[in-house]
Amino acid sequence: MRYLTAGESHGKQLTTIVEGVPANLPLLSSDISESLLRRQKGHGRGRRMKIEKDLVEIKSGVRHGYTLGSPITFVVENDDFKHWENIMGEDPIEDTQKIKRQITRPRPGHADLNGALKYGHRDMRNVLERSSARETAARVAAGSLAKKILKELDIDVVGYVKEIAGIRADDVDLSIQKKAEVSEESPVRTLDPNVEESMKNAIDQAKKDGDSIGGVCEVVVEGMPAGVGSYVHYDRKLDSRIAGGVTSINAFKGVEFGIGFEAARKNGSEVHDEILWSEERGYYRRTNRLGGFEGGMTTGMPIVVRGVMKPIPTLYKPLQSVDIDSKEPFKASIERSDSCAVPAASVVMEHVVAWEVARTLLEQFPHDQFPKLKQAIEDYREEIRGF
Ligand code: EPS
Repeated sequence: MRYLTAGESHGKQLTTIVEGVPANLPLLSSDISESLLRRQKGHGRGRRMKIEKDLVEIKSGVRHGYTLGSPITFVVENDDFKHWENIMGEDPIEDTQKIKRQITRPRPGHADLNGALKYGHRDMRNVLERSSARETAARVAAGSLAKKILKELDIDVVGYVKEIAGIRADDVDLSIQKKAEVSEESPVRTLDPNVEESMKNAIDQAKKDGDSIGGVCEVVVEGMPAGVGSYVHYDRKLDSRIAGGVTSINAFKGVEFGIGFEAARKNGSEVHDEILWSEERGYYRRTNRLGGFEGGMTTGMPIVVRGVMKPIPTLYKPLQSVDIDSKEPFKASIERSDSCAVPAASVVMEHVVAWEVARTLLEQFPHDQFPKLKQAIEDYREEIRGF
């Protein structure tokens, strides 16, 4: 299973084409739109999210509520395009018009300068339009399809916020279903009600200061059988696929599983998860410090992964930069932006992790028909329980 996305932030639409989805998976456009609307929420989002209402249209690959096995196309319209038709249109325009929204002062931390150097763009709008995190809507569309596959296989995935600007949520012992409910109700998508207010205040303060703040998101996957992924090749290790997926999200700078970087400061006896067996559960672990992975494969314990998001680089209080036309020092360009997108990013991360898990399952249990995939996973679960 693979996908491609296309679309500029203020262009006409975002498109996602997903290929390799088995036939006969029940799928409605509301399965996708629900995820997209979740991604739009969160304290700290800017004015753009008031303009957009991200609803998906399924353009191919689904008939009468079931997948066909052919490529599936999702389209999300950019409602903001009506304000940008001239500037973002495909037809040539007058130079005087072009100059109006031309960007020549790259923002430190954004793709502006490096992208301009790579493609030779003198107007860095040609870079920022595609490097914008608007593209994550298209990735959430693909991920919500993956979540649908996982749900049908009794595998749950949820993402929430662990930390914003150094304010840390405590671990909360809740079922995964409850985690999904509680984070959905929280304006900052956290499970710990004690930090909600201070996180909101930190976001408001950053906005007032013309600044931005980052944080940490956590994703949990429950219901995975052991042995999914691989130890035989570097590019089939599921934890490395997840790590790659997470760091491919705009502004994400690092990933850890389970106790993560803490492992460097502990002895082996305090890190590894002892193996137990019972009639009911089969093999399981006393602890889950390694976050559900050993040797690039699942252990059968929940996958627990965190990703760190840097503060958004678009600042109303811009940093020092250089104008690429005059080479004079200038403050970087000011673009409309969010002061904090960590709550929305936790939804993106949830979907990116779901995608890597689903595509790896499909690789390990290749079936063109969804009911056969479901049966194969059930048989495998049975087999490892009695191993
Ligand atoms: C973004 C800048 C803002 C965000 C955008 C990401 O967009 P605009 O420039 O239109 O105000 O709102 O995020 C989205 C549009 C979205 O759907 O998440 C950026 O520069 O990355």
